[in-house]
Amino acid sequence: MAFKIVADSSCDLTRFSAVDFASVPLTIMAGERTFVDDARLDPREMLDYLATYKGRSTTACPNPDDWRAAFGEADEVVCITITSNLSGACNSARIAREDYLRQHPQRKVLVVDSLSTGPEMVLLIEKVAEWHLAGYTFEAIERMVEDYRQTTHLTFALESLRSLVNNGRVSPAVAALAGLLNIRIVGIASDVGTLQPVNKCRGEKRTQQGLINAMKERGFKGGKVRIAHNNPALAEIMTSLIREIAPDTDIQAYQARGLVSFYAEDGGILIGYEG
Ligand code: X90
Repeated sequence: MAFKIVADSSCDLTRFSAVDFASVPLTIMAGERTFVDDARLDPREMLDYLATYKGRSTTACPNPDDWRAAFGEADEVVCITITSNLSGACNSARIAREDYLRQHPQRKVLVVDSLSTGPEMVLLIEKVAEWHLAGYTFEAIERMVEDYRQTTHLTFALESLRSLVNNGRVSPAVAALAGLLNIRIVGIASDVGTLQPVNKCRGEKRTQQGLINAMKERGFKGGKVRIAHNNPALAEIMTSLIREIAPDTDIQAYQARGLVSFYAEDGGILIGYEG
């Protein structure tokens, strides 16, 4: 029984060694350049280019064929996607699933809408792998992942909402009303998988405190933490602030890949954690 985890590239993992894994890239388009969010992409170089590029830029989710190819020949696939409320990736994975099962009725595909992105997806991926290696059946994993997803959360700090607003992922009315377009904000992934600003933050200390407060308010007590960022200094500070609350917390911080870097921009940070 070949088992595989497939996720879109907003999870920021280019490889994952615990079980068979594939990341399906989204793409970022800006002027003459197309950035495919795979292992070959240099997110730093992309951000530097975007800083100089003043025209329109957009992103595109994988199409069903991309997902279908990533499922490969696995008998059991757990497919984890970015929130269906901000991207078509989940819908296109569902179409790929139908197609796969039509061709191979005996196989199984579970599409999990993370209602989140980035490091919260990593928590789901790691947990599913852990369960599979511990011998749980596909059906058990299907039930357990639904419960686990309710206990994980995402909070983030962004330098601005510009890329999100320009691409219609946050309504301009909401951003403008709140005066959030050009100011650093702390936000959370809402229960329905949309971006929910929690406060505007002037200054580094307030941002750090805003992130910690958001984590505490949604039940952080020392569970696992994954941090994707375009801000090594802030990631380091957040790691020590989290360790002050829970010294033994399992924390990993890493550079965000293309899709997350595009929307979170230079300076952004996303924190996925267990509540
Ligand atoms: O389909 C596409 O083209 C991709 C669209 C993705 C839009 C959202 C990306 C968000 C990336 C920014 C902060 C986290 C917000 C999470 C809210 C659930 C990261």
